[in-house]
Amino acid sequence: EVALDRQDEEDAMKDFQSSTFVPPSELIEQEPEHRMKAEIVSENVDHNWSLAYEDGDMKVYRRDYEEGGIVCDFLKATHTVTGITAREMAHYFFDIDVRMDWETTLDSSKILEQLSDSTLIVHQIYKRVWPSSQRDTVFLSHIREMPTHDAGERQVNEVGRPWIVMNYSIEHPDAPINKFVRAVAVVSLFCQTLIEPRQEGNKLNRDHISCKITYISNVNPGGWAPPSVVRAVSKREYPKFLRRLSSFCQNACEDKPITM
Ligand code: H13
Repeated sequence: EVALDRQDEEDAMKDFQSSTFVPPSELIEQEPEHRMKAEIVSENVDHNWSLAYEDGDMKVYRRDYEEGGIVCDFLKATHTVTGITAREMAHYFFDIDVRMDWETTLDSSKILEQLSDSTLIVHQIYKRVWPSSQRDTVFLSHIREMPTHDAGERQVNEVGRPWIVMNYSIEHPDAPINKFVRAVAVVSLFCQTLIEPRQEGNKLNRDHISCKITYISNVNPGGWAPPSVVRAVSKREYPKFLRRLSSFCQNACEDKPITM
């Protein structure tokens, strides 16, 4: 930090008082309706992104990106899942004990090291996707409730703090690269709880809650694979993954008390 002397401080104060700039914290949370709204707020996705898939609340965007001829497209998806909270969604995405119940792309998923309750090192082996070689990944997986100051823009009807799971590739001596092509990725699942306003005295139940998810991923498949195959596989697999994880969570939570 640079200390201001008295004169600088007075000048800065005058500038501030005469300026029409409104600090972000005093801006309203949601942009009101107007004819240019779509131009300025479209899920933080600009013209570099294209909508790859849409179905109801689910939107999957991608941005083309190649590294040395290898497709490493950026992916961003948003979805709203009814009946569950952010904490529940993040928990089931993180929990390796239920992974095989919703992941369809895997042969196996195993913990190499548990560093804490919220941080794991995981080794996963994927099913072979014809005509490319079989892949594996080793990644650090971390779950946490976001600190308020990092929580970002709040949604309409959002309650509590967001939860996030981050998966990112690392190396580990217990899983050297040998049999498979090592894919590397940075993935995160950001979850926010929304609660519908309800009449006073009405007890909160699962019909009032939903979880808004924002999923981002950047996967480098690790060795050359035909771009058309990689893009076709991701176009099919991401929506499938979002649907399966969502219904898995809804079923798992159905008869359980709500965990905020
Ligand atoms: O995020 C998904 N799954 C996570 C839990 O299994 C693991 C994932 C991860 C991937 C890679 C490295 C580290 C973590 O977070 C869902 C993944 C959805 C489907 C992916 C389809 C990818 C297509 C690429 C084609 C390559 C040949």
